[in-house]
Amino acid sequence: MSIAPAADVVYHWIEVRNMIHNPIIRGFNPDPSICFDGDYYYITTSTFEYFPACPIYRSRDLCDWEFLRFAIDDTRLLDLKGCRNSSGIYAPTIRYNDGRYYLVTTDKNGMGNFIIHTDDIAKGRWEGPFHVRHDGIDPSLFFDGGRCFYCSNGVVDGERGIIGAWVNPENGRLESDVRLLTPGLSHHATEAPHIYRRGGFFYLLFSEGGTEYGHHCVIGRSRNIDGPYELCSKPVLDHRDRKGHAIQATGHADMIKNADGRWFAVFLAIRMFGKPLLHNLGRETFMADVSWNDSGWPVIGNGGFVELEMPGIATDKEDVEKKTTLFDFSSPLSDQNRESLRIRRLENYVQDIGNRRIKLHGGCGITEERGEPTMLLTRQTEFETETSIGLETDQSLTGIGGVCVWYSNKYALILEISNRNGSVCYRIVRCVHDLVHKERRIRLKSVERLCLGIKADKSKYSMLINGRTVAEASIANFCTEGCMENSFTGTMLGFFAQNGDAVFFDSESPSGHIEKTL
Ligand code: 6LW
Repeated sequence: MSIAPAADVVYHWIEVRNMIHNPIIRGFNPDPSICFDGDYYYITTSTFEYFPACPIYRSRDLCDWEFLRFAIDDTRLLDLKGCRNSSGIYAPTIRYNDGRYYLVTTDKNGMGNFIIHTDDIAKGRWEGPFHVRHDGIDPSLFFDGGRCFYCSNGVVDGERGIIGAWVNPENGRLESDVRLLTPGLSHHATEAPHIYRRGGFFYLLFSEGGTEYGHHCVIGRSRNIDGPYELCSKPVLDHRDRKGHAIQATGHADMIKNADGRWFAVFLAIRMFGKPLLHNLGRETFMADVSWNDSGWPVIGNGGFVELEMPGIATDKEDVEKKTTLFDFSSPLSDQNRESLRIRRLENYVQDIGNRRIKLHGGCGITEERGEPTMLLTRQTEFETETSIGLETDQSLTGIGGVCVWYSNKYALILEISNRNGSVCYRIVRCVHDLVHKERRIRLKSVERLCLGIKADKSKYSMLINGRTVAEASIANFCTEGCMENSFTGTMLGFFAQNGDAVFFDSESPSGHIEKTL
């Protein structure tokens, strides 16, 4: 008997265990930043008009990531009142130094740049906000021998590029003149800087080209932290010439040295589908390994190219989950990676974990411009997915309850349920650009509980009531390529109440049994 098949099996096993499965954090999770405290790696991402802000994901091995908590879950730290779509929190950087975790970010809605910190990332209170009085987006921190250097994009003496200065990270005060570190290679959207030290050099990694299809990463190095930086002539991460590849718009990277001394980069990219360059999931977090060439420059992935499956780090990862959980009825809302818009008033979310129910008290309509609706949203993480939630339609439904596919109040598909004097109706509302189309109300046979479902594939979203499709909408409405405004987020799936109460329950649990009639 030949030993070849056994060798093949072993080879295959090694291959599978050493693959990175991209994106590593799926769904709308742009501008990733990463740090390591010796036990865990932590990643945080941008959240814009959503609150709580800056989810923190953690991993022991860089493969299996879990949601830990939000860094900003208190209006003491951030007030997003009146925030425009895709304004608010831009590009946080997370760093660990000497027992303390720091997060620096920009509030485009008003506060500008600020730092927060905590000594207990799992449960502790974040202190701050400590303002950094300098304009520019994408702030970052670099700790070096007891001091801390701040950089961001910005302008110094009329020159635009990456700027930097020493900072006191405990109070945000800049402690030296702000200098231009580099104007960049292309001088177009030079942003997302992060500094690292390797050998005798400081390395300055940044992005150019803007966050869409021209996005790519450039690196420079210098013996002095404040420059001048010699730029590597070739981008270190760049998919601009890979037309038709599933991964596009690679950029906004951060790097980390792992416990074994190997380097990895996390970065944002979009998963595109179809010829018309469409993507609806938003910018997601990807990872690739980093090698250093003989000239001392880092190389991300295969010479700046990355793949959905690529060699990298040991993993046993299972197939991706096709089912989306709109809400985890068995754990408190505060422990869940669920977003609301602008401000979450906790008194409007009354949870009964024992009975696997949540009562939402809704005020304004969810499509109100810059509103603060009562809604809970979760990121759509796969192109094809389905989900459902139960809704009581008895007298507990004093307002409108429903489910939605949500990009913003300009791009949404909404299924509303109401009970007016015992008459239970559904209505479909569609938002496309500035148009809001409210279809006529349709009466349902009187049932006390409904199962509201959402399905997605690569061409359309479907809304279902008790398993029957009641509406469909084209995916194109949820692709940023079709949006006529800044659109930095991604599609979310969720449920809501407006103008009164709505009680939702776990349609998956045995007690959540639904009559199958309409
Ligand atoms: C972010 C900038 C960018 O601040 O888009 O992709 C902006 N990069 O670096 C918003 O995510």
